[in-house]
Amino acid sequence: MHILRKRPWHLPESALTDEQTWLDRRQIVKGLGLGTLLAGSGVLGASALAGTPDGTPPAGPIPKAYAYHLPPVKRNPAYPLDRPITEEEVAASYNNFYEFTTDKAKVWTMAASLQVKPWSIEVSGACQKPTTFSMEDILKKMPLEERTYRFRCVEAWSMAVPWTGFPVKALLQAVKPLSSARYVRLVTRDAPAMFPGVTSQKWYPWPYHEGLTMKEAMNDLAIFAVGIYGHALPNQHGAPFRLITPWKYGYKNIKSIVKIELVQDEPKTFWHEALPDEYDFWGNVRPDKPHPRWSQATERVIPTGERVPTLMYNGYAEQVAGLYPG
Ligand SMILES: Nc1nc2c(c(=O)[nH]1)N[C@H]1C(S)=C(S)[C@@H](COP(=O)(O)O)O[C@H]1N2
Ligand SMILES: [Mo]
Repeated sequence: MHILRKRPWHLPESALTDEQTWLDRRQIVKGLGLGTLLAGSGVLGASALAGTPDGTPPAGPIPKAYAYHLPPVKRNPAYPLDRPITEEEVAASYNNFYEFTTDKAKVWTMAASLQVKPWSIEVSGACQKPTTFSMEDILKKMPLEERTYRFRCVEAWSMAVPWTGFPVKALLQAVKPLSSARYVRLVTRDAPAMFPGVTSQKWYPWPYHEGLTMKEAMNDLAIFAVGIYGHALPNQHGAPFRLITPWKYGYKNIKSIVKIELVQDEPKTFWHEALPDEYDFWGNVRPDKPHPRWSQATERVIPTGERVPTLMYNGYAEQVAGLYPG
């Protein structure tokens, strides 16, 4: 019965509002490689015609084997939620991670191909002490805590998640930034052999890359997450190390980071490069600023489908207001 009942967000409309569909349409409009796409992987059919999966947890359990062990950490009470935490199995089976697939319900089933141990993160660029940290260094040296944050995807769905991590500024201060460092550039692992979606979607500007201003990176809210629900990140959530900026849309929250560079000029960012008319460098959650193809005034809570108003800066206006005067 549950299976047959159409959830409110399980509508053709939602299938037509994701980033992939639009990109596919652009390929059609521009006539870029359409024949190859159609004849090849069937990617158009899969992403443009299938409905968006609805966030119902799979019948069987999600595998729970994590490459890293986290020490027990305390929840920081300074970040209370105004809504229930999303069930772990729901969050773990409804993911955006295009290096695997655009099918949110399938990412977790494919994500085992990413090898996350050993793993290191190079922090370099405009700083006095460029350093490559192993994951073990990070877990030992960084001030880990748990924070519950709202999470808002640009596709107008949302969750609420307990992350284990530490302030971005703790890592940046460790390399002693120079005053010329005005932006932070972050890059996902570049390993097509581990990421089937990279090979099948060659039109994207891989590897996934993102950026923040130095001021944004130094804001208290910005964290690097190494865990979720009290354990290390599973691959589908961006193991072993990803960015969380809860006042920004999900696409800024880059996964499986291997490189962090302090730079002088605004870095290029993956979605802005792919679709500049639709995604800007900032990616701030703004209910007053519609996406060119849909409203951002409300969001669908996963998995209930309840529509709730989207809050300015995802409810974090007080903490980030100073970043955006006027
Ligand atoms: N490397 C990489 N990072 C990524 C993405 C991606 O496709 N590749 N998707 C982004 C988007 S659009 C969202 S909504 C979030 C989803 O995070 P989650 O699956 O942990 O909920 O990851 C972001 N980070
Ligand atoms: Mo997203």
